[in-house]
Amino acid sequence: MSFEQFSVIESTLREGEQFSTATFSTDEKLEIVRLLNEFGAEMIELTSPLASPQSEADVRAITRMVRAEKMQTRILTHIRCKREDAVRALDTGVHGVDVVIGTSPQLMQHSHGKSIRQVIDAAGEVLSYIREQAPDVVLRFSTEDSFRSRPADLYRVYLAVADLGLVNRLGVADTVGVALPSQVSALVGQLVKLTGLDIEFHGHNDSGCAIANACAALEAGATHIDTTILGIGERNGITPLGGLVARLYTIRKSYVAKYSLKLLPRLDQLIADICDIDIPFNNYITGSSAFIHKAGIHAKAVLADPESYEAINPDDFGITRGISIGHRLTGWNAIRNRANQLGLTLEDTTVQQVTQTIKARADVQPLSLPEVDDLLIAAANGVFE
Ligand code: HCA
Ligand code: CU
Repeated sequence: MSFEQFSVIESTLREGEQFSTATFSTDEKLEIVRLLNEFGAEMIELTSPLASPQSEADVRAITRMVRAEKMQTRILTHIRCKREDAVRALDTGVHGVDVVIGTSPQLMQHSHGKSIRQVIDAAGEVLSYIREQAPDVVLRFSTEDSFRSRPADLYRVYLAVADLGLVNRLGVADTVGVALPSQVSALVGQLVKLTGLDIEFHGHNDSGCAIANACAALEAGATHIDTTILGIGERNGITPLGGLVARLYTIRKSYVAKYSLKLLPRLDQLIADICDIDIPFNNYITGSSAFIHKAGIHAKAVLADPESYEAINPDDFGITRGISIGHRLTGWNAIRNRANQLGLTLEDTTVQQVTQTIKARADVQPLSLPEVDDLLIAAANGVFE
């Protein structure tokens, strides 16, 4: 298990840029890198310099800033398994290069048209070139669409690449979001056993398993997990940074103690603003309802001890919990708590009466907090009926 010593490869500026509404200006990219570095993201992956002239200039600008300001994070760029891509990537001065090539029948036919033999040859050529040119660069090789690849093809490719002794890391990619946690576990476990190399997992979320699959990868010995802020990426994206943090925090808080967790709301909001989307209401940790307690029974217990219905402490993320009280499911303990917050001293029987009034009125329409407050103030002034 590598929960204790995994690294995040934060790919908002690569996979995330492939999200439908994402386009990052140079300044926005620099701001995202700064904030991610402050958060503690160990590695940041950038769009290939071949994508466009501005993309190339941005890779250079970011790498320069990270080196000049002696930031902890490491900058990677992501390229196809082609020598010309490698030449351009190395020229930018990045710390690491992530090489990818498709191995599923679908991608072999429609993406690059190579056979498995040719894939292995191309990998050998490109990886050797990179290693000769840049002995210190952190080098990763990944198969694209690993989980729809024929297992025999997949292992042939990974073992041939591992035997070259050139890469630091092998990547596994659930490109179309179809893998089950058990499949991720089996593949990652095998690669750890067979190669002894660091293993990276990149999982899309088409069928809702991206976080569970990242967790399964770590349990099986993966060392690196790809994430993006809010999970943005191609189609409906990949493992979200905040979702991975929530998953690991609830296993053991110390697994994510290395990150500046209070920056998570700012990161999520920044990306939502740039991409012109809302943070989903049910988002992990930062969704508007993530820490709202509603039913009377819940509210009573949470007021006594938040842990009774909270696996995550919102304070750790600089977020305040909320208790919703103006509805028909409310309870008198929550209403009394509100009276106390307003500095009102009321008999229990009065609070219970106010609660019954709120429930009856809320059967027609939920009450806003000021409406609840008005009822409590009226009761305190003896004008409640
Ligand atoms: C892509 C595909 C990719 C690559 C992942 C990786 C995928 O957009 O190039 O290099 O690990 O999901 O397979 O994002
Ligand atoms: Cu992807």
